[in-house]
Amino acid sequence: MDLNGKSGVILGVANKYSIAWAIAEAARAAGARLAFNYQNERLAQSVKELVNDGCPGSICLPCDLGDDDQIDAFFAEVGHQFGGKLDFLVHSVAFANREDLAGRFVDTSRNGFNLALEVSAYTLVAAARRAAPLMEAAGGGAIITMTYFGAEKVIKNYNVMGVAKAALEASVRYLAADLGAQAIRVNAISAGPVKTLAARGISGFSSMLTIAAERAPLKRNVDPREIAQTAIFLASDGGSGITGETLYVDGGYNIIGL
Ligand code: 0WE
Repeated sequence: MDLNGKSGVILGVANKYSIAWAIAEAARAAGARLAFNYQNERLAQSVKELVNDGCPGSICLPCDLGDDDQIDAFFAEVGHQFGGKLDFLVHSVAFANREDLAGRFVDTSRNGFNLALEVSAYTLVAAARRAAPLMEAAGGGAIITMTYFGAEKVIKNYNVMGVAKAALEASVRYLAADLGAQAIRVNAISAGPVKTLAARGISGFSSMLTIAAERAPLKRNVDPREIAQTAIFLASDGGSGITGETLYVDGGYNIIGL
């Protein structure tokens, strides 16, 4: 589990509770050189402070993943800073309108559906396409994204995000098939529920954590550091035979039927 001499991009740090941030800290501890994005000037200050504090020496650049020109500019600059090479990419990005994460899925608007799928699934494709030439130059690479069990089974209120995560997981397989010939591996981590900014304010989230811990074989919730260690494994040479997969880091929750 060593990333010495490797360089990576981490997309989706919002604050210190972000899963992306836990992965960044573990990647840095494993010896990686890192580049981060922030979505806009409103978030620039807080992300830069976090990075300068916890991951000094890293690159921090603007990139709204909803804007192709910004994604182009981001990866051009990352390529420039990392000598034309990139070893891994972590994608930890999702968004749905709050009104689409409550009530009935059948009421999802066209705009809400499109937004959730664009931000939560298409951005992986957009980032992978720009990362691929840099990874090919490095002799291969690893792309890791974050998903959730709501992609495959119905979770109350997850609604359009479940459909977006299903699209994300399928995208992982199609990207893995496309990019495998360049020794680029693409995998998803399906994490159990974690208290992040995205999860806070979701009504009933605390009781979801309790129920998940009760039903999981390990009888507890997962720690973001456990998710991060799995991401490091996938990014490291230890994961060299794994691509197109969804790996569960959920204390075993997903294996239980009743
Ligand atoms: O994927 C997620 C979070 C996704 C998410 C959360 C929000 C809340 C704030 C995407 N967009 C938004 N938009 C907002 O305005 N998780 C796996 C955490 C999560 O979110 C849920 C969950 C779980 C678990 C939403 C409903 C039900 C369960």
